[in-house]
Amino acid sequence: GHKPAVLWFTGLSGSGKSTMANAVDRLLHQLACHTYVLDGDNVRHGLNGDLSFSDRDRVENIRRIGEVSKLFVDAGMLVLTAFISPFRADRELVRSLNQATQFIEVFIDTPLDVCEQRDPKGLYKKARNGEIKQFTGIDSAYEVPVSPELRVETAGKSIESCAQLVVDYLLEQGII
Ligand code: GGZ
Repeated sequence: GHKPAVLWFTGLSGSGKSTMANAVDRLLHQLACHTYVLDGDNVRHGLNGDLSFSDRDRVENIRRIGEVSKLFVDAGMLVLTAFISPFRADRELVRSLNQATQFIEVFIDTPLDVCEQRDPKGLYKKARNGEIKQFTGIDSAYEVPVSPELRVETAGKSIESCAQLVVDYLLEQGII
């Protein structure tokens, strides 16, 4: 068994949030945990399909994801979210929405230059060319977490070893 909890991954585009959330999810499945991953693929296209990347819409994006996380927690699940969530105030808001449960902020600390070299979707290139406006890290802010429960540096490390760090933390905390 496990306790319900929110694992809130935050970091730049290309930092490895979704990859990490999915790798942790696989490990948790092996440990018989009931989990669900919320990320851009299943939220930005559906529930939040009406939202852009303006500051205002990012605030609303994160608020809704915080509320959805709460519903999953009510259902007893361990929920993993993978969104840039660039603003500190919004991360604090979702933490307070979920204050009755374990809320673990996981900062995927990958430097901008590494994310930009990875550029898996060519979005940084487009942002540098001016084809995409308000791109996080280029011309839209990312406020670095001050005291996240976990900070994971991915540069030069395997996904599996980084995912295991998160699972180890959950074990230490008695969540799983
Ligand atoms: C940042 C953008 C933008 C802009 C499109 N800025 O690497 P990806 O592609 O797959 O992940 C990014 C994703 C960010 O969506 P989030 O919902 O996580 O953002 S936030 O928490 O700030 O609301 C990127 C893509 O969408 N993308 N335009 N302008 N990322």
